[in-house]
Amino acid sequence: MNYDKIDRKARKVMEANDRGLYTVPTKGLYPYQWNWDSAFAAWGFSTYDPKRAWAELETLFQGQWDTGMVPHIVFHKQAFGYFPGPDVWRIPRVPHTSGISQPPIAATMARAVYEADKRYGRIHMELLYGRLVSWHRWWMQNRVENGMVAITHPWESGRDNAPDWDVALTGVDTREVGEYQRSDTTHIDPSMRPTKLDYDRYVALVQLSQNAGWDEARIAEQSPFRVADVGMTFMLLRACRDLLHIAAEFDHGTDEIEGWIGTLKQGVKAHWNEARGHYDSVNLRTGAFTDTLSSASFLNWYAGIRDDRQLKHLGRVLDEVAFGIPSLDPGDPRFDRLKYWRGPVWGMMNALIGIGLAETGHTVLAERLRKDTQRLVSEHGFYEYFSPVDGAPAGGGAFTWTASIWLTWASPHAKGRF
Ligand code: 9WN
Repeated sequence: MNYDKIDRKARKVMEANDRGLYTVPTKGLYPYQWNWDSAFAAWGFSTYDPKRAWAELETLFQGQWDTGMVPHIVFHKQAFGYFPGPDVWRIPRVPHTSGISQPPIAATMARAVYEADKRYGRIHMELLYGRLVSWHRWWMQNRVENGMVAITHPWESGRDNAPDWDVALTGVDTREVGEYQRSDTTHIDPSMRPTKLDYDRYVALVQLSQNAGWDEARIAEQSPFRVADVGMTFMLLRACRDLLHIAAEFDHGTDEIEGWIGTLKQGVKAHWNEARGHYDSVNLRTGAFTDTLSSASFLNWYAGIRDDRQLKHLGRVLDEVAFGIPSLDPGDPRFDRLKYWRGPVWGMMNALIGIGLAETGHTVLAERLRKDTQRLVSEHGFYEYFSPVDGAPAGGGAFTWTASIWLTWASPHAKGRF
């Protein structure tokens, strides 16, 4: 295998998706700036262009609200072919944005970008730091319940149609949704995308928050959908640890961030589903676990939680597939090898989980994930996701985050850690 050539191709993908100061996840399907995609992109750029890496993060934070919330999409300029666009969200701000957030991995990626070139990055980190803190504070003040991070919309999780949300979504009233035209199913085989009912519920939840004036307290009071996402809790915990590291290096106070870490560590305990013996999301409206073993359940090592009770599940899941880690346990009856977040392998999830495993000494497992990802990408290209059963590529092609994790982690020439 000519890995030099694949490294060059990865950069080409980044360049093709580069819109100057931000990247799109992939041409056509996702024509705007997405929150956690951009954090991954910044990490990818840090391997060869620190200046461009910082620009990616800074452009993302142009969309930050006065509340501290960093939206899941920033609509820098009008594009077509994506639903729901700025005309649906109707947020009276410039740049236009969506009204919900996404996994807060930016602090982790900003630290990685900074550490790749401290001399260049110092001033950028100094200026971004306060923005990162206010975003984290927004999560802690508005979304943390019993130490766990709540999402108000499935899109916030970054795992749109994951089975974790199925039961909570049944409470969403779709009668006022009306007609709308989806675009995703014109780009991708509809059988691999969320269903019409899923989309009706996604739209209904946008309408509900709109009617609540995007006021977090009112949304919390009125929405039937409020789920503590195990992936979010792990990712915010990790990001707080990275923020703490930055705070210490830049001589900022650390008490507030240490408090957040303590709270989230308590939340991790509340995510432990004793009956099933793994980490799980929790439906906050009923207090019930969602009984879902997803790839997000394996982010505990990434969050610095050395809980080896999870290892037996990881071993079993990896034994059942040709390419790990599937987004859903293949033993789950809801498993579907090509349906978005209900089965496929995602390279960026592998990178986070793999780095967590390596950091906590599980090097054999970490290497398995890295090798699996290496094979998927080198045999098929920079796809959005792949079948864990036979490696079949699916979703959008030439995907930014798949190229980024290739350059930073999966390529044999990559550093393989933050
Ligand atoms: C909704 C861009 C985004 C990712 C998400 C992924 C998908 C959007 C969609 O694409 O979600 O945000 O329309 O399907 O689930 O993780 O950030 O790549």
